[in-house]
Amino acid sequence: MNNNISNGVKKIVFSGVQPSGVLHIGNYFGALQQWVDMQDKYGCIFCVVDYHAITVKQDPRQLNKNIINTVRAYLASGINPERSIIFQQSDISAHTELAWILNCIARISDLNKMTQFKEKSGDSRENVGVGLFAYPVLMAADILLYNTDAVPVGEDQKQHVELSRALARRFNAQFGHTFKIPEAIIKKESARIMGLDNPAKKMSKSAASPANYIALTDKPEVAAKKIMRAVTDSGKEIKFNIVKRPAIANLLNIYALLAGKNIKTLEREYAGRGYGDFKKDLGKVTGEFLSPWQKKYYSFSDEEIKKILKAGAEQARPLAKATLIKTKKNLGLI
Ligand code: AQP
Repeated sequence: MNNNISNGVKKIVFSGVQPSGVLHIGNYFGALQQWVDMQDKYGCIFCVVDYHAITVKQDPRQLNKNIINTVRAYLASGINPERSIIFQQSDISAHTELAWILNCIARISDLNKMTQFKEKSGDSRENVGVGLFAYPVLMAADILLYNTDAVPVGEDQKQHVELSRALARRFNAQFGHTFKIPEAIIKKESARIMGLDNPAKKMSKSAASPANYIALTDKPEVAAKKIMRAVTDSGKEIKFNIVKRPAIANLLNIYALLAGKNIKTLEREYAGRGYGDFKKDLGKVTGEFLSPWQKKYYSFSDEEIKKILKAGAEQARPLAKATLIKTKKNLGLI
């Protein structure tokens, strides 16, 4: 074992990203950056949640590439396979087995409350797949299998972690102590990066238009163009007001995260200057972040990544199995 996960010395962190498209800066600041920082303090398990990705339509060939590229993005961001377990969800069948068990204690009313389902299903609620509806239960299984203490996520996933906690408590109350109750860890400033084309909705991999997001693999000049075209609010001032001026607030937030500056400092720097200057500089700062990141990203071969996934699954499987056996015993299945 390449860290202290199995001996219980360190607290356990579990998180994942869906290979549902190209990762964007929202995924980076909302999740990946936090993960990297947690590798010292915690025993970390990072999953590529491919079963989650198929809750909406995916092209099989592209999905396969996305799985590898998601790991590539983990590595480029600084996730170290010598210190953290990295694996593919569908490699470990305990995830879907535990999801089934949890489906039997989850209530339709629990899932009806999930905002992400409402947003993703839109007007066609009766016609989307059952998997999209049940997705948060699978996510609970992912988390609970590893005796997870902490789940670093963006704000959009908070409700799903809450559900994991509720299901763990419900199961423990009915069948005796089985699951640890996990906590969500959400970093305030990076919690919710909004879409460049619509600051009312979060930046999203599966957005209809690539103008919505800055992909981590966008060439710097492409990213700069997207920023120049990002929607802006009426008025000229570069001031942070999330309610009245959500578009510039979002760009200021992105700038602050990329440049490691605080928003007040940026407001002072851009006092009396217009959107044009601000966006041009933000494009530059974005390029300065993307270039070295992409250099690392393209340095990993597919073969190397497949090996990492195989080794990761070998380490994660016994941990998942132990929890599944305990769960089945407490249920009376064994
Ligand atoms: N816009 C965002 N701002 C901050 N954090 C974000 N995350 C996602 N979008 C933002 C965080 O990234 C992690 C991985 O997300 P996911 O792949 O599990 O799915 P998601 O939350 O549904 O993210 P996307 O990018 O919008 O994917 P699609 O479009 O496929 O649904 C999570 O920790 C998430 O909070």
